[in-house]
Amino acid sequence: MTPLTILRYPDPRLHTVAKPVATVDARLRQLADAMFQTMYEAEGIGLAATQVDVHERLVVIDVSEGRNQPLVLINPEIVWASTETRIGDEGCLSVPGIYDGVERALAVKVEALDLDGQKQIHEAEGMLAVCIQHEMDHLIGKVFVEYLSPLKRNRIRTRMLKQKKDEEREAVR
Ligand code: GNR
Ligand code: NI
Repeated sequence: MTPLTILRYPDPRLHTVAKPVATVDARLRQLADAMFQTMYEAEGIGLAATQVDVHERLVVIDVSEGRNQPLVLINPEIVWASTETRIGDEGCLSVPGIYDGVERALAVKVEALDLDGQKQIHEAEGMLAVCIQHEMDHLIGKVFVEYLSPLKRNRIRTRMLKQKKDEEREAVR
């Protein structure tokens, strides 16, 4: 299977606000499956539909060591977040090679549909809590670099544009 193409910052489509999933059907299960394959191939711990240019509220996550604990969140909503926060380094498949600190709630409770269309509540802390918050930001068009200073963000934008140019030059050689 050919993996889906992951949009890269500063692609403006990464700032699209996703719409709720209307029905959990075979099409959605197929999309989730393709997203898992893309995420595993890219060695990420999460992927939001926004990153593959599908603007619906769907994310896939697997923070397990064995890469064998897939989690699908459809129409996720955070129903509780701890007031206690932590700053941790984050990366993003849409901003390859960049890692920087972002402040997040230490723990969250998220309500979401699963692939059977059943409402589930997940209590998360640690890496899973970070990942859920990172993925849900993608669904509202937000990339983690937007938490960084304008100076850092501009440096990242310039580096990403140069990287893309270099790749395009390499491709025609
Ligand atoms: O693979 C990923 N690693 C990661 C590390 C720290 C905080 C968040 C993440 S999510 C990221 C995959 C991704 O870009 N998801 O949108
Ligand atoms: Ni990301």
